[in-house]
Amino acid sequence: TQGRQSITAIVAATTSNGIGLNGGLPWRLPGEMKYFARVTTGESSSSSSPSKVNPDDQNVVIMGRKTWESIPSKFRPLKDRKNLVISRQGIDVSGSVNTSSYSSVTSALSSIPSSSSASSLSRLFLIGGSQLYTSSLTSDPPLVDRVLLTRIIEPEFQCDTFLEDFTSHASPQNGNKVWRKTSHEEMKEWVGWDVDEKHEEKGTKYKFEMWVLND
Ligand code: FOL
Repeated sequence: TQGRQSITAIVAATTSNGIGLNGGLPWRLPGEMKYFARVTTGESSSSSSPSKVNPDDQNVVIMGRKTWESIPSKFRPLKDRKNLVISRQGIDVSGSVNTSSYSSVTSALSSIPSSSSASSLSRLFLIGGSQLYTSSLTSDPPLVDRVLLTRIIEPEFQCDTFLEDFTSHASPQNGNKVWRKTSHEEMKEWVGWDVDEKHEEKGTKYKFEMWVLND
């Protein structure tokens, strides 16, 4: 069943592909975080009320155990989204509503009904961290076929955790497929609202990109 569900990875990375520091994010960019929350929740209008109140229609966020632990407790589980946490040991999420734990991404995927009409409205997002980005981008076949990449252009933040350089390697497991950066128009269409490409927050410059794995 896992072949039918496409997963979109969402990540913010520096030009050196740095994504993390000391178990957390290297930066505090509230506007960028708002974009993350809006895209993964799947709100399509500009209204502040969540558009997907029916739990069956909610988007899914898949994350590794360390990423789960890195989310501030007041924002955890990420609201209005089904939270799936991957941990080989299994972790105790019994105190968290709308949250389940699985031992692998593929076992998490098999828990998601892929044929019901309700779930076809919902999107799956891989939200990190580096171990899951790497395994999902390099698996055969790749589990991720779309990446929403926020490129942090400047300054260069100190990082100790990095994103797999998926854009440059034409790995054999991808077969004939290659990663292509879409136009901003194509990105806006997929996201569903009018997002600006370039941003500056507190002196930090970044841009929103979308990459797709194509034949
Ligand atoms: N992708 C992008 N583009 N930016 C990120 O910061 C990011 N972060 C993660 C994964 N992909 C990303 C993982 N880290 C929260 C905190 C850390 C985190 C992911 C999410 C978090 O607290 N999210 C709240 C936002 C609350 C707010 O508005 O500040 C949420 O509801 O999504």
